[in-house]
Amino acid sequence: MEKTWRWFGKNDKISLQMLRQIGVEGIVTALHQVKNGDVWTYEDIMDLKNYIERAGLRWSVVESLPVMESIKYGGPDREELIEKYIISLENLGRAGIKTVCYNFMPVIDWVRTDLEHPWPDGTSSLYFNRTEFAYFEIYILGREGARDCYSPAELARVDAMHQTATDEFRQQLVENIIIKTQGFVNGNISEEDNNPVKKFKDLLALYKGIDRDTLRNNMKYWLEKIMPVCDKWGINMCVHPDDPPFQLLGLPRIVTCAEDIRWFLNAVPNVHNGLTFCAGSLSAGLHNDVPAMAREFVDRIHFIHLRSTMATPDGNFIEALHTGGRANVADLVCFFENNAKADVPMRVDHGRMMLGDEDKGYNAGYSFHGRMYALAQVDGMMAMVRQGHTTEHK
Ligand code: DNO
Repeated sequence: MEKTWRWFGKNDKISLQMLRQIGVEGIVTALHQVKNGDVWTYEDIMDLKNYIERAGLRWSVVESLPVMESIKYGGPDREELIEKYIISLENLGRAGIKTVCYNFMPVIDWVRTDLEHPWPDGTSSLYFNRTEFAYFEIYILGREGARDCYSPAELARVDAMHQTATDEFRQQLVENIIIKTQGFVNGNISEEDNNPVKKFKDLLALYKGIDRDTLRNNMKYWLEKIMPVCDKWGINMCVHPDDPPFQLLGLPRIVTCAEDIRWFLNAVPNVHNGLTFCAGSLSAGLHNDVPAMAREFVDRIHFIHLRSTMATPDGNFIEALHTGGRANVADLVCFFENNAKADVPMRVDHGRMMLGDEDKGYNAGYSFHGRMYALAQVDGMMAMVRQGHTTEHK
């Protein structure tokens, strides 16, 4: 595996020089300044690529080239947007950047209710609490049909929460779910929006009447349109699994389990239609056996995110250390080192906040010390495998 790092561009507080010191080989980034849906020009791509190369690194992966909502729900401007997407891919291909991560999640790119959930040792991590999420959609969004998604016992907990909920608590949930997690990855929402709840509700409304089958068909349609440019340049498209990997907000979600992944891989059976193997996202669904999925899909995995979660039957999950939780990162490293393409890009995903990360204003999940610590753990696992200290999985 190639050791990569998600870097947010020239304004990232974590510089490329810092990354070289900790053994990073490749960069995962995007043209964050370009508005979603606009074409990525060859000049802009080359400018960033050269900047990265001048620091002695390479631009290994685009994360993400966002797929506009209208392509997902099949809006009237989808042809035009697909055309623009193809031009961006053409420009990336010309520039020699051949791994592109995207997602096909309606409206919301990833979900957590708490971005600083404390551990007893003084660190903190990202957390998803199902009751708080239910509170958000029932009492803050007032989403029609939301109550039907929960059991009577869950609704009783949500209603009890409502008795004591303060404005501050409500505001914090809006910040965490809509603004902070989405703000830096998802062009739908920006930190400047003055009525994020209304904006969010308007976005949800776009999916009225769109079920899983329609979304699947739209994904297939889109993939078929972009495969020729991917074939031309050897570009691997890697869809990111839904995070978390279950249905939410009454939206259709179609990359949640082995059966879903099998579906889209078979629907467009081209090696350039592949998967970002996000071990952490998949591990948050108790239905997913993450090591088994790595084995099943390895031929179509073109990008790997390593992290892990601890999930409970009541639907909560918390991000674990990279040495713990249910993803089994050690097993994955062993398996991928022996069975994936030698240079498949891998980045450690989300780290804890620790040792002063708290005051730096890093994007949620993307701390420096926490991720460096995780990378060191994974690096150690890779060294063990490369030294031949594991006999299984060969
Ligand atoms: C969150 C990330 C996602 C991911 C996108 C890919 O931390 O894993 O935002 O980058 O879903 O399109």
